[in-house]
Amino acid sequence: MEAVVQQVDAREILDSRGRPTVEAAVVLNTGHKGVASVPAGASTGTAEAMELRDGEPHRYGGWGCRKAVANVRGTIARALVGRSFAHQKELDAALIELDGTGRKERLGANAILAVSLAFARASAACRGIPLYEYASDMVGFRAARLPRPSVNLFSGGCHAGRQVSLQDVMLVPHAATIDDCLAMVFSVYQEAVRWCRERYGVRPLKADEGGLAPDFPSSEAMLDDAVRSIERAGLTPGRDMSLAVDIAATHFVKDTTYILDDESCDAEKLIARLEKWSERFPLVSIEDGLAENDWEHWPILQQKLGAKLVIIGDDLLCTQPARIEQAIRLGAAGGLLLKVNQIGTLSEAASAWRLAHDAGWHVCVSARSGETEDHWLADLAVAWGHSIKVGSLAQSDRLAKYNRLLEIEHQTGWPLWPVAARSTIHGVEDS
Ligand code: 2PG
Ligand code: MG
Repeated sequence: MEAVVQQVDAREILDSRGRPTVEAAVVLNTGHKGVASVPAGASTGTAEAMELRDGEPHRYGGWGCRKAVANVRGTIARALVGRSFAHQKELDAALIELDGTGRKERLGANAILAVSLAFARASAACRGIPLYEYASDMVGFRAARLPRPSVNLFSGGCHAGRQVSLQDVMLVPHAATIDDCLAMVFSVYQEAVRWCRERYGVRPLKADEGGLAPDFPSSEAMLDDAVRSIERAGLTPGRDMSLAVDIAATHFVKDTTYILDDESCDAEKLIARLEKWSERFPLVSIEDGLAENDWEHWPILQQKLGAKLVIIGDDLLCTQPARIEQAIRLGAAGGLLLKVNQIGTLSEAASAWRLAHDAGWHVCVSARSGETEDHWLADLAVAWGHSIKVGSLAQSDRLAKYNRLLEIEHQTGWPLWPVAARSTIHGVEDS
């Protein structure tokens, strides 16, 4: 007999930017309870599901979530309490139907996702399995590997007051365990702090995800500084530690002109610049190298660089199955940045994962720049990701996820995915 939903509740809590977000709780009649909170982006794609915000300028500058909370406690609770759901998909379908809009703007994707995740936690507890196993079961795939961390080192763009255009430079350690990866990243991060002090004469401030954000003279200087920090830590760039970048090009395009730092260029020139960077720097992936609607040029970027590194779509895909299908059809990317709150339910994100997996893509499960100390993301990344993007080794909203990964590693002893791994039929690829 399936468990019956006995109680659904929600409240406002604060995220890592001090803005309100939604935390929901679901209690089953077996007594099992799941609690989960949702993150929020800053550098968002236009195709993302809609967060419902109160828009009252005098309270949290309009970022309040009282309406979304009221929707969970009212409409959603009334619709769910007393019902049983055989699968996550059934619960999510009920939420989608209740909302009745394409982008979840009636009830709010933040309200809906909080309930979807809280139900998943309660159901996993009811079955006596960890959340990562529950998420694996949802897609019928168990790889028994851990996601390789992609850890934010330097930030620019929307995450750091736009001092340069390039949004994020991440470290991708080649070590064999999460434990060793994080220790390596720590030494590079500390060297980067020292190097920035020497070079820029300031203790670098931290951006939204804990990345260092000094006044880089250019985007390229961020990459130079990253390589320098790796070397100063006594590691070999490309052998011990590689780099990943989130160009976030959607956020510096005007019509068809990209304005990279102070330089205007068209898509071809930007692609040429990315090619040059891929030759000069140890890059293993490029995320959002072009803008979200530049469908014409993404296939060219993929053709030119896709064999050498992973071309990842974030704003381009927004974890939306229809956009992923289009990208597969056009050969526009080789990797999916999977963010559950871009689509709004766990089951829809699972459908996005399925498409990427079946296309032989890389899947990176990603946090948002506004996060909470909840760590469901780590479990999701273990189930679905070849890599995980969480931010820096800083701030408890980020560390909660790394600490959960360490816990899962301790419990399972599973090996990590190879650097820039891609899906295969069996889900395992030799390095
Ligand atoms: C991104 C994310 C995470 P945001 O662009 O990939 O770094 O940023 O959550 O602000 O969209
Ligand atoms: Mg991105």
